Amino acid sequence: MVIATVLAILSLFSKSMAAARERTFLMIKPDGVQRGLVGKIIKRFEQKGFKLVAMKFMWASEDLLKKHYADLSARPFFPGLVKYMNSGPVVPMVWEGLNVVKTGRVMLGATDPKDSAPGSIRGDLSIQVGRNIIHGSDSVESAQKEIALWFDSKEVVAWKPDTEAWVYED
Ligand code: IDP
Ligand code: MG
Repeated sequence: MVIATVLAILSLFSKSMAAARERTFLMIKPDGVQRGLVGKIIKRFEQKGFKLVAMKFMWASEDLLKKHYADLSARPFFPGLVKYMNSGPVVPMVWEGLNVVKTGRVMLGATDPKDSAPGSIRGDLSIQVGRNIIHGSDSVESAQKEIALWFDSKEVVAWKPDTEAWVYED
């Protein structure tokens, strides 16, 4: 009985710790960079309490962008999407935290800014779907694929912010 209780507590503990290590891939698109919104966007995720674990500034190749958006390759807007994403530098990032994939999508807002809620990043800072300033993974599985596509494992930094005990209750 005592052992079962201890095991149950331990498993709850490891589940919450595992969930807190969920990762998502976010990328500020060329319009976000050109419009000087990099700091403002990063600040929202920092202030929320999520943890930045990887980031770079780069001009992505067409080849990489085609791989990143491979699922959309049959869509009529695909060539324009690749051209847009290749039109200037981007800021790919990995963020970590409890439910960060789903919460990250909520913070981004709907794909088309005309439907994005006010208060969301796209809702507040963009107007058209073809210039919606930021990408965010839509599932834990796609996050894992996208992180592996954009970052070497060594570029993703494991660290524990001193504020963690003030962000999570357990
Ligand atoms: P998401 O970025 O919210 O996940 P997806 O459907 O995966 O949305 O589309 C990827 C990106 O393709 C969008 O963020 C947007 O930049 C672009 N896109 C999607 N639909 C359209 C469209 O109808 N016209 C132009 N660009 C589009
Ligand atoms: Mg998507």
